[in-house]
Amino acid sequence: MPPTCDIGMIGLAVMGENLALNMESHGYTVAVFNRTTEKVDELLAGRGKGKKFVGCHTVQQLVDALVKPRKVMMLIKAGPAVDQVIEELLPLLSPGDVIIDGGNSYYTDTERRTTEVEAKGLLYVGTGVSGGEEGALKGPSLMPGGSPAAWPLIKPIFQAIAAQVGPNHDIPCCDWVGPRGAGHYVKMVHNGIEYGDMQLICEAYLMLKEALGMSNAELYDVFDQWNRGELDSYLIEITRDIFSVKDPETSNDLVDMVLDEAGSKGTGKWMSQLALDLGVPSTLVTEAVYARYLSADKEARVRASGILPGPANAKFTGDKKAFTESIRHALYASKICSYAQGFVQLRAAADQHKWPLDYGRNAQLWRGGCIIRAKFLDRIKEAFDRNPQLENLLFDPFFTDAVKGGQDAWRDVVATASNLGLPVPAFGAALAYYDGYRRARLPANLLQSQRDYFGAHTYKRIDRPGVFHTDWLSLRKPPK
Ligand code: NBP
Repeated sequence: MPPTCDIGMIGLAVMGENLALNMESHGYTVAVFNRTTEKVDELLAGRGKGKKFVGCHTVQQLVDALVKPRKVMMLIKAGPAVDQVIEELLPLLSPGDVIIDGGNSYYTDTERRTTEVEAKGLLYVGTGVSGGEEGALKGPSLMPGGSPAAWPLIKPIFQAIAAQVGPNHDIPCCDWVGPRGAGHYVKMVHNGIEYGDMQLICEAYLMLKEALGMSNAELYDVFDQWNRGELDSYLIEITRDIFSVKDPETSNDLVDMVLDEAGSKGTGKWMSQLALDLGVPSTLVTEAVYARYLSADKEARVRASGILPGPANAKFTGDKKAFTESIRHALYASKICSYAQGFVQLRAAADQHKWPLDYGRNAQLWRGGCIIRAKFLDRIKEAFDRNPQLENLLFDPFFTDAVKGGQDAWRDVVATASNLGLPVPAFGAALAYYDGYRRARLPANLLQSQRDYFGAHTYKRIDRPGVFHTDWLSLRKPPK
């Protein structure tokens, strides 16, 4: 049979199956393969029945079904499985064909795989895919990077299936990100920002619930209100919805029946680790990862709750309505710091790896389809349009004013949380970052003095260039 398929999909779990259905719904004929081949038959007999799919039981059949230059996309478990499938594909494909990895691969793997696949004359793409199951089916955010020559070949399919934003719903949340691992790095930062957003929302919830004593019905109304303003976003919307869901088994509010132990799959940790390697302070994602780890230590927390004292008063006694508004300000200002940190890290990584990233376009890729989709990203796009070299979002006049407008409230929330003994590590980290960033002089002069005192690590002076060491011991005031 002559080849008829526009693209091949390997891996028919949640993401692969839905993305294949999305492609088919946009007029493409898709060859599908899964290691456990029953999944192929299930798709063809079920959700894919009567649709333009060619079911394949071997990788060879899938390759044979594709029109040249062939495009093969993998949506399989990240890690060694991706290398195994690439090994299997390489001898079956021809120069100019494209292998695409849509999983959450670590970006250095994608850097390596791009080089290895290109060395065989083929093209490689590592693409971030965000939006979960629904996004994959109806329009995800796609962040492709890899061999630049692959982009014109995959662009029509990718931009057709991506989420569309803008007044006419015609701006795809998909564009070329950069060479080699750039796409997967941008996806990782997306996930790290998602960690920060979720933690900040949880801290707002803690304050509203514990300090103000709000019921879930009241929380629903607050998040509904917040979703109509500058915080308008997918995560605020689903948080609102969560407060309305009853447990089918007990009829209690389901959120109250959920165990408070958070899980994670590691992309937040990657971003945090890489921030440390780059020497940039991505404190929001780091605090968010630590907050998940602390939550997971449930048994110890339960014991500690009966032993370790906190403040006598854990309820706020002031104006409830005004403080709710302060919490909104704290959330918004902290979110701005979180995104500022994410883009600072992206810039540092781009400098290190020589990726020509377009930060405004990156913000637009996240505007729809993905978990952090929010109106707020339009403001970030505008900031980078005003100044493509923008060093930190906090320097953009819109964001400078936004933080200025809410900072008294933000400080009040962090101080109140501390006084009431309520943990808000991400609100606090964001404020500390803001206050650290806006200070012309920090106490690092003392730190450098300590380092030079005990380790002769040297220091620089404020009055002349050069590197200095002092014998602090011989010059100190003798102890009494
Ligand atoms: P999973 O990450 O759960 O992977 C399952 C798929 O990988 C199945 O098709 C499985 O085949 C296949 N697979 C495995 Br496991 N080992 C394989 C191997 N050695 N050779 C060939 N195939 C192999 O699927 P998913 O949740 O659909 O996610 C796919 C990718 O997309 C992952 O990298 C994930 O991190 C990423 N992602 C997921 C989401 C989400 O919301 N789930 C969102 C964004 C990105 P089998 O059926 O034979 O076991």
